[in-house]
Order: sequence, then C-alpha cells, then structure tokens
Amino acid sequence: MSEKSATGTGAILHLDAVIDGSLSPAAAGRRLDVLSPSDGALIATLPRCDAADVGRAVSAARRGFEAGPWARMTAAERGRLLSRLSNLVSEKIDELADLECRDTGKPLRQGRADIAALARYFEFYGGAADKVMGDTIPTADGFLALTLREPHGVVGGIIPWNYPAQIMGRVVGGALAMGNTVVLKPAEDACLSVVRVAALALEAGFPAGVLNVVTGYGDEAGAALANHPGLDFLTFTGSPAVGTLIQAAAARNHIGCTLELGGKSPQILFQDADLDAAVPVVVNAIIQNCGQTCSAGSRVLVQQTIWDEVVEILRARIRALVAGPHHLDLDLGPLISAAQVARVRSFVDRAAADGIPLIAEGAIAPDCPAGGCYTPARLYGPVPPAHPLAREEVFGPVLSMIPFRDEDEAVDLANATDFGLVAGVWTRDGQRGLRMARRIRAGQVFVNAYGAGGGIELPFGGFKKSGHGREKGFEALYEFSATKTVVLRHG
Ligand code: TXE
Repeated sequence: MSEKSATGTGAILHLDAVIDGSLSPAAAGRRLDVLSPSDGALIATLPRCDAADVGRAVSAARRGFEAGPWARMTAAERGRLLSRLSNLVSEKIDELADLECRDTGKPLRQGRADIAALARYFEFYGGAADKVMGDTIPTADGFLALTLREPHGVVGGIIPWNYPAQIMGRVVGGALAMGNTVVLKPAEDACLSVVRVAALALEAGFPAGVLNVVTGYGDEAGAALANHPGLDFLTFTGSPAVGTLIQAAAARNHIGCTLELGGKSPQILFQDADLDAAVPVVVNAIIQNCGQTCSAGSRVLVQQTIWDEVVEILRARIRALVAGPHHLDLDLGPLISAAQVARVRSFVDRAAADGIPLIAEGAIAPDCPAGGCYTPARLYGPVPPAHPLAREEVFGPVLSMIPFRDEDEAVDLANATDFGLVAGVWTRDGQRGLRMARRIRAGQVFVNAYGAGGGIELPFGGFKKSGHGREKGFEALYEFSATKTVVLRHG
C-alpha cells in the first residue's frame, strides 16, 4: 500500500469484490492489475473473479431477493436506503472523484461531475422508489382488474469503463428502487469507484446479497454472468459485438435484456443557427471524456451556406485544445488504454490513406508521461457520408464535418448510419426544430442544446443498432420491473 504511481497521486490499492454483504477476494486467489491511462503505472489490483465467484454472487442475490430483509421492505424503505447511499457518495466526492480520475484518466472537473451524477442517480431513484403505480382497468362486468409493477428478481449488469460511476448509478439505482437484487460486472479497464461505492452501500445499510460486484475479465467473469441460468434480467452497456453475445445469452435463458451499444450521433447546424451558442456545445460533445462517450456528437452536419464560416471557427477551436494527464485538468485526458489508442489510430490512418482532409489537430501537453495514452483532438472534412469516419464509432476525439444542402438532406444524413442514439439540431426556426425532432431516428433529440445537465431524469437508449430498452429517468423503472395483472371477481 506504500508504492506511488508515477503521477504521484496515490498508493497502489488492493480492492476486493463485494459478494453477499462482504468484501471478498476471488476464491481462486487470482488478481488483475489496473494501470493508469495517464502514465501506465500500476494503480490498483482487483480480484480476477471467475465462474465460481459469479455463482456465489448470483446465489447471494437470489437469497437476498427471496429471503432477506430486502424482500420484506416497503418501497419507501428501499428509497430511504438509496438516499442514504446518495448522501454517502456526496460526502466522499473528493475521494471518489480522485479514484475515478486516476482510473479512467478523466480531467478532474469531469471526474467530479461524474461522482455528483452518481449521487444524483441514487437521489433520483431513491425518491422515485415509492412513486411507481399500477392501473385499474375497465374490463368485463363483475370484475375489478388492476396492475402491479413487480421486480424481475436477480438482475445481472455488465457495464463499460468510460463512465463507471455514472453507469453504475443508472443500473443499480433503477434496479434496486424496484426491489430487484443486482450482480454487477464492471469493466476490467476501470471500475475502482464502482467497487468502493458497493462497499459504501454496505455502510448505508443495504442487506447482504442486494448489491454484489464481481470484478474480472469480460470473457471470464462477464461471460459467466451473462450465461448464468440464475438471472432474471440482464442489462448491458458496451460494444455491439459483445451486445450480440449478451442478447444471445438472454435468449438462451429466456430472460429480458436491455442493450446500450453506442452511437454515431449528429450535431446539425442550419444556416440560421446561433453559432455562438452552438459551437462550444458541439466541441464539448466530442471532447468530453476524450470522445469515449456513447452519446458523443461525432458528426457535425453543416449547411453548405455556412460551411466556410464553421470550418474557420471549428479549426481555431480544435487547434486550441490540449490533451494531458488527468491531474492537469486540461481539455482532454488520455484515452483509456493502449488498445483504444490503436483503435483511434486505425481510423486516423484510414482517413490519411483515403485522402480525407484533416482540417485541424489539437495539441498534446509537453512532457506527458511516456506510458500515457494520449491522442490529440482532430477535425476532418468534408467527410464522404459512406466513409468509416462518418459511419463507425471511433470512440475518440475525432469530429467529422459533412455538408448538406437542405432539410431533407440533413434528415437523410442524420439517419444514414446503423446507430440512432442522440442528435442535436441547431436552428432559430422553431418549427424546423420540431420537424427535425420528429424525423430523426434517435432515442434523444435536442434542439438548440445537446445533453441537459447529465439528463438523469431523461429516458435514454437507442433506435436501430444503438440497442434497445430505456435507461435513466422514470422509464428505467419499467424496464427493471414486470407488470402483474390481478383480477378480482365481485359478482
Ligand atoms: O467493450 P466491451 P470494449 C465501444 C467503443 C469501444 C469498443 C470496444 O466503440 O471502442 O466498444 O470497447 C464486458 N461476455 N463501446 O472492448 O468489450 C467487459 O468486461 C460478457 C461503446 O471495452 O463491450 C466490460 O465490462 N461480458 C460503449 C463490458 O463488457 C463481456 C462503451 C464492455 O466491454 C464479454 C464501451 C463477454 N464475452 C465500449 N466481453 C457504449 N455503449 O458507450 C467483454 N465483456
């Protein structure tokens, strides 16, 4: 516990999984290393859980669901526990934000915002727990019919590394509010905050087995969880390739699942857009978390009449951006891993080979640690709509500019990818904004905005290959529960 990472920001942590109300190593005793994306130093070790550990966690979650105090709690009591956890997270925001930033490489402001969002998820779902109601339904004469929303049971959650704390909040908050128990498998690349918060949940008073966190590799702990016959529901955020495996596993076990698989979200600038308002938002939507955001605004569609003006403005903005270690709190941190650097590089190399004009490139701070995963922000354009840069998720700070003539072409281009997660429309014409919102195939459409304070209250999820099911907001509570119809005959 005394070694320092090269950034000098802390000791090496040796954390445990959380299974059945206790901190737990992997039964086989194996561990995995967690490296800092800022400098490549070892910052933590975690249990390398396998199928046996996952089995213990699922059994604990089953007992927690069926037999423990959790099963008898009222919705209000569950809500109170979530509120208490929200308060604990808020009290520990400094420690948790530091952990999140060292683990993911996020600049400090971003890490703090993420932990604040985690606390807000628990606050929101704590408050919502006892406000989910059923219906009474007119039916045949002599009968009273009503519906109840009941938990599925044991929910398996597999989540990625880009927003560990936030995504934990939306999965765990919603699932627990409805009375499910959870086994969560966070990503091996970054999950220190998740493990810490699961331990805090024990402090908050959640009974044993209600929230279990098994750390480990995707094809080991993740696959064991996804395929476990003891689950009642699965939720996954990650790559389309793994999403396919998750859906197949859910099908084999005949359970429901939600999938959130990323996007290629457009920001659409009409000639009447307020560019002073739009440009900072457009830039932020591609550099936030170094572009490793499912809702990143990675395409900017620009009306031809303002193309030159927008090129000049964005060129200056992108050139001014600097990437560096998380503790310097610059515009961009590092990417999560060497693998992610290689992924971004492959898109950059392809663009160069295909002669796609590179309009601007940002900077990397001088003297960045050699082991860090840095990449500069980049702006390309015009990018042909069929090119991989315009169609595939780069998951890095790479923005593609694409021109359009009129509203119809803007709609066609916006819808011209396999994804459909988020879109932003910028225009002073309110009716056009509404028309665009109706015509774009995406789970969220913002007009003269992009994102809204984290959007914890807003249903979120994909059309097309961005996935299915809705997270966040009240709607997630319907995903994490099933309707039971009760009919009474009164004659
Ligand atoms: O994702 P994976 P990766 C996209 C993004 C990124 C690419 C690859 O484009 O560049 O995916 O990222 C677990 N059975 N997104 O490879 O592998 C894994 O341990 C069960 C977009 O990191 O999908 C982790 O917990 N689980 C996305 C989680 O799945 C398995 C966010 C996600 O990892 C598994 C992340 C298996 N066989 C990446 N294999 C978004 N929607 O925002 C892996 N996992």
